[in-house]
Amino acid sequence: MRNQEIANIFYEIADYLEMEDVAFKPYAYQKVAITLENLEEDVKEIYKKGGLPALEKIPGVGKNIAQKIEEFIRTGKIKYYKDLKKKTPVNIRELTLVEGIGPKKIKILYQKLEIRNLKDLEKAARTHKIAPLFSFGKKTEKNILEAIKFLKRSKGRFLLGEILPRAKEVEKKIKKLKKVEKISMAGSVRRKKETIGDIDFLVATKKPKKIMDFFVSLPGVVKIWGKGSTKSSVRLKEGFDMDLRVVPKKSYGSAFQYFTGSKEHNIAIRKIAIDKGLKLNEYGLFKGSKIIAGKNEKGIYKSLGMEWIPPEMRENQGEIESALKGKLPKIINYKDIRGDLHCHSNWDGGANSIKEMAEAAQKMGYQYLGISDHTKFLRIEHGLDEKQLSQQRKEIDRINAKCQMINAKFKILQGCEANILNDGSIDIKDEALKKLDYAIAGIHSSFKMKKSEMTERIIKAMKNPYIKIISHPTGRILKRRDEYQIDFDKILRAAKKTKTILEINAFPERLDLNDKNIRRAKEAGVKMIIDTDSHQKDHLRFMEFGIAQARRGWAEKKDIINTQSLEKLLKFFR
Ligand code: DGT
Ligand code: CA
Ligand code: CA
Repeated sequence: MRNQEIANIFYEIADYLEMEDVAFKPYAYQKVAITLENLEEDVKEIYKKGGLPALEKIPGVGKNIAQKIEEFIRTGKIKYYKDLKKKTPVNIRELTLVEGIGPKKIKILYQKLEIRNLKDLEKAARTHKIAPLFSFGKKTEKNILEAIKFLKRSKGRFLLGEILPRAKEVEKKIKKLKKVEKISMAGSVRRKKETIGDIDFLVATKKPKKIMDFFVSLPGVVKIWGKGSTKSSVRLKEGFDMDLRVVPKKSYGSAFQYFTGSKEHNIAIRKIAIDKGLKLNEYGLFKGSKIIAGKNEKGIYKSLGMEWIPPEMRENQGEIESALKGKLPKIINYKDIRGDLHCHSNWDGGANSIKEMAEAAQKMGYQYLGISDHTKFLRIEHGLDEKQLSQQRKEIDRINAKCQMINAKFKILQGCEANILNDGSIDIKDEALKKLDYAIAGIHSSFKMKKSEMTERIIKAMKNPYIKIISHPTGRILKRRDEYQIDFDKILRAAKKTKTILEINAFPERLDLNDKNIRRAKEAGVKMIIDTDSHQKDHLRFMEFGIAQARRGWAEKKDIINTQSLEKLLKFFR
């Protein structure tokens, strides 16, 4: 977990440098931060094995940054960072969470109003001290208050993308213990909700004490909320909690069902049991005092006269009624995806080359990978213009020719993620779009338009015959920014008519479309695609979160176009 700590410091350094208007450097720190937090091996281990030179082999790490990593490993501190922080002593992480507030604004707020943290900021906004500041204004002040409100609402919940890798790590460790007969994740992590309150584990064992001792002394535990023979609860240094419950093997299934939730699903299930004259709790399903199911979860659902319900669907949103009728949809499986069409390469500032991305995609077992770099309106993201796109085409053709000598079935496609400008036009000429295998368009600016205007803006983009996919259609960023105002029904009608595909963006902060919108799209007969929006090859693994979201939205294989073979996909685009 040292990697994440250093990454966090580098993110802050990047913000501080941006605050001081330093060119290029902030970007370099940010990129290294992203690399570090996705690195499998602990940097301390890398350093131990190979010293400074080994650190310098990490992508993006030059001598200067390598020395800072070394300093942190040795002393637990980075002086350069401390000095920056001394100069402007603000809680930069907290403040940059406020949508619309960047490092430069933070500096002004500190210098003029001595705002150091979120609390100061909220107070200043409430007492209208911000509006009069140059380059702020009344609208910004109002937006700040709204953004703070939004932050508060999501406080205390963590992204599935941050939690799941950690949960899997702990699960693996516990699984290795001798006396553990069974272990599973339960609760919202098993249901793969987009945000998680705490992680729940369930264990079957005859030696609870041993397991609990191990659990509360796991590395990273900073607080023990409770420790008993059936339940223990701890806080990790990342700020989230984990619960572990021990149950006897004969009740494992019923406990699994109970602690998976959701609570709303459980209440409805229990009512069905009662209506049948049965009693259901975490110990089993009972007829009088006789246990009739409990050992495994499937048995519980079966004894209640229904199909087993995938955990991602257990939100009491009609799944119980469907399961009772035996009419649950066959939702998409984690293995159904054949390729990823929203990925960025180093052509637009992503971390990896097209070739590296393609190799990673083949390792995922994919049949195709679409490179969809940003286009020219996004200058900060090094967006490509028409000419660069045509150069990139040549490069992709060249790599494809090479690749196919090794794996004849794999193909790199060329797309782009173009920008939908305020009037709904696309920032790349049709002649250039036409030469791509497909084009994605998304909104990356002017998020606060009026509902009718925003809806028309997107619909106009969908009417462009070369735009096949709309990326992250509602623009929400979890824990940060609400959806923009759109008439989603109208968007769906237009998508259906123009045969435009809506994206389920798998990036952990996005997960956009959300579950409700996925269900609406499916019911409207609109096709979707699950894409990772990878900015480096390690992001390709986010696919899992996108599939989870699709499952939570009841999407079936046929609803998702990148479950299709390359030939079918290309035919569809044509
Ligand atoms: P979270 O942690 O907020 O993301 O959501 P969950 O669903 O993991 O909730 P948690 O950790 O409080 O509890 C785990 C599961 O235990 C929950 O999904 C259902 C079950 N459960 C907890 N409390 C109750 C309750 O009062 N009634 C019922 N029926 N089930 C409960
Ligand atoms: Ca939980
Ligand atoms: Ca819990």
